[in-house]
Amino acid sequence: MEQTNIKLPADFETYGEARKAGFLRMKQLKDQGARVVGMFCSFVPTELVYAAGALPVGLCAFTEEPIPAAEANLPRNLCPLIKASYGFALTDTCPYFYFSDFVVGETTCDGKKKMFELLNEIKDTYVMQLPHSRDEAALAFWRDQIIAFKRKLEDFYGVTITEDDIRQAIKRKNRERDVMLRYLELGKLNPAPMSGYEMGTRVDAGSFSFDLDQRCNIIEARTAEVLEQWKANKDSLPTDRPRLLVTGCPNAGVREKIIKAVEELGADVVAFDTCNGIREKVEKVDESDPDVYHALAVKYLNINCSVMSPNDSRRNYIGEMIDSYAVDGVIEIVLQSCHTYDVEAFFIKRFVTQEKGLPYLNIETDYSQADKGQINTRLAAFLETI
Ligand code: BJ8
Repeated sequence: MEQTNIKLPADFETYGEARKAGFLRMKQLKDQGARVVGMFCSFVPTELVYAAGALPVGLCAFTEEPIPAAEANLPRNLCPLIKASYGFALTDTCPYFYFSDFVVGETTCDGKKKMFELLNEIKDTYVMQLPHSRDEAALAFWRDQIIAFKRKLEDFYGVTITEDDIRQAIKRKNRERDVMLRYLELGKLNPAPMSGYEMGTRVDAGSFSFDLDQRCNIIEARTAEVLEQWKANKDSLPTDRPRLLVTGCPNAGVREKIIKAVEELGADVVAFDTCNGIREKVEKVDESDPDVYHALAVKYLNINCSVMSPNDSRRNYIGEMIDSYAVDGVIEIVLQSCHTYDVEAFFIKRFVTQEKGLPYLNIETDYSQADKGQINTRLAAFLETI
């Protein structure tokens, strides 16, 4: 297999570097009186936070440092993302948590929803009750939850959020979805125009640029640059590297040891069915719906996360992505003790191998480096099957 000639650009920041660079910006914003709401999950409708004149910020949850502290209060046998989220708060080592006025959680998986009860003892944690199906009753319930969250924001900040405020925020967020989707869809180009490691990192790191319009401008500029470079160089790029789709749990905490590693072994990660991939971006909020709360409820309830049951739409998306990104194999990342993704992996594996006829690799892991060598061996063996 040829080695890639896709280089990381000179201005590339790792997720950790971008997270640190955001600390100072966040402090400056707070000094200027910014309202900040901390959150962990794609199901939280950030449009409402923007409509309240506040900034949504994703809280730290992707490294192993605070996990030993978290394990003093949480079971060890729990997803590393949950332990890290709580550990960062407990050890006061996530500046974004520190600067958040309050935190909004959601009843996605059991571990997270119970952890939020402990988190609430450290900082006000408002929990949205997410239904786990997509029928009419669930939609009506979720719409009510969205209105309740709007009231929480109004009460907390002493503001009135109008429907017009929400419509403006929907437009801005839809633009962001368009921009991110165009960027992620660069992965459809063949040969691959950029590394999946860069692609995923930039989407996650973008959340540390708190100005939504500036974030869009940065990604738009990179999209144009990558496209231009690809057009100029495509004839010299290697064409025999396997094209992979990554699916499953959030991967920021394991990106180096899986995504970077598999690309160094000779593959290109071109598509992400994940929360830092197209999962939240593929469907926009319907701007023509006369009921803004209904529009938000429909959009967010359709996010194809494994906490939903049934969740056939995820297989449909994966199938479409396999075709449109010309994928040669699928890697599923399951964080340890994530029961919903772990169980749903049965359907994903069957769909990928039997219906799409492609090789599938399931990697269950946590944030430690202990299994790095073993993962590398499995990735190399997997690439041999393609
Ligand atoms: S929309 S993927 S961000 S819930 S915390 S479910 S890994 S056991 S994070 Fe997620 Fe929202 Fe879904 Fe996306 Fe499993 Fe861990 Fe639970 Fe997790």
